Amino acid sequence: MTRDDGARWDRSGPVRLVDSDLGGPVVELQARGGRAVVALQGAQVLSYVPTGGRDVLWLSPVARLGTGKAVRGGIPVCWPWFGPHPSDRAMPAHGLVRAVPWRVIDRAASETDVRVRLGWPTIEGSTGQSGSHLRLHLDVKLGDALTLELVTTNDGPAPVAITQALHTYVAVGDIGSTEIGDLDACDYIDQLDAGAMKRQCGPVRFDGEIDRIYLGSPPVITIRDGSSPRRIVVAATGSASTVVWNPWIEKAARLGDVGADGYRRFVCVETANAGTDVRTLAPGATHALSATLRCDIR
Ligand code: TA6
Repeated sequence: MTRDDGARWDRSGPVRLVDSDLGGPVVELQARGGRAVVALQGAQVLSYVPTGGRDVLWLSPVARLGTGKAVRGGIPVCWPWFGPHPSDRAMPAHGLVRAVPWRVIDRAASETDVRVRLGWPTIEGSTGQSGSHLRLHLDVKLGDALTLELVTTNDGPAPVAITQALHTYVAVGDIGSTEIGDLDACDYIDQLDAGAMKRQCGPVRFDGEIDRIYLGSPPVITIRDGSSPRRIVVAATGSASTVVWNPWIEKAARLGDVGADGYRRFVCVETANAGTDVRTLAPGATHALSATLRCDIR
C-alpha cells in the first residue's frame, strides 16, 4: 500500500494504512494506551479502544464507507459550518468534508504515542464561501488518551467566519441511565424549540430527544454511564460551546442508520464552535479546535 506521497507503508507498524471491511481505506493506530481507527473518508475516527477497555465510540451497525454519505458514529468532522449552512439551504448539513477522501500528510510514532495527520485535498473555493481560501488538517494522536486537533488556516485575503464541531458519538450502556453533570447552569440553544435560549438546571439526563448547543461550556465534560462504572472524559481547547444530542426513538427511526435500539447506546457530546461561538479568522490566522477523549474506570 503506498501513501499519496508515494512512500511505502509498512503493514505491521504502529501506524498502518489498510483496507477496512467497511469498504474503504483506514489508518490503524496502535500504542501502549490502546488502538484507534481513522477512515480516510472524512478523516473520521471510527473507533477508539483503550487498552483493557471497550470502544469509547459508538458506530452505526450499518456503517459503510465509499457511499458518498457520511458514516454515522465515531467522530465526524463538521466544517466549515455546523448544522445547516448559514445562508444556503442547498448546501449539506455539517459542512463539506465528512464524506470526501482526505490525504495522509504525515505520521509519527514514539515510545508512548502515535500520530497521523490528514489534510483536506482541496483548499480554495470549496468551503461554500465565495473566494475563501482555507487550509485544513486534522491531527489524531493516540497515547493514554485520544486527541484530535482540527486546524484551520486562512490563506485568503479577507476574514472568514467558520463554525465547526468534532461530533463525537460516545458509547454508553444505556442512555436512560447516562448523565452529564458539568453543564449545570450553562445557557443553551434548544434546537428542538426554535432555537430558544434556555438554562440547564442540574445534570443533563435523557428521556427523549435532546439537541442543544451549550454556550460557555466548561473545557472538561464527564459522561457518566449509569449502567457501568465507566466514565468518559471529553476535554476541549479552542471551543466555547458543546453540542449534546440524542435522537431518541422517532428521530432514530427516521435516520434509518441507528439500528433497532441504537439510540440507547450513544450520546453525542460534540466539541464545537457552534451557535454564537463563531470563529472569524483574519487573513493568515489559524484556529485549532481540539478534543481529548479519556476513559476513566474502564
Ligand atoms: O449535533 C446534533 C445534530 O446537528 C442534530 O441536529 C442531528 O442532525 C445530528 O447533528 C446528526 O446530523 P447528521 O447530518 O449526521 O444526521
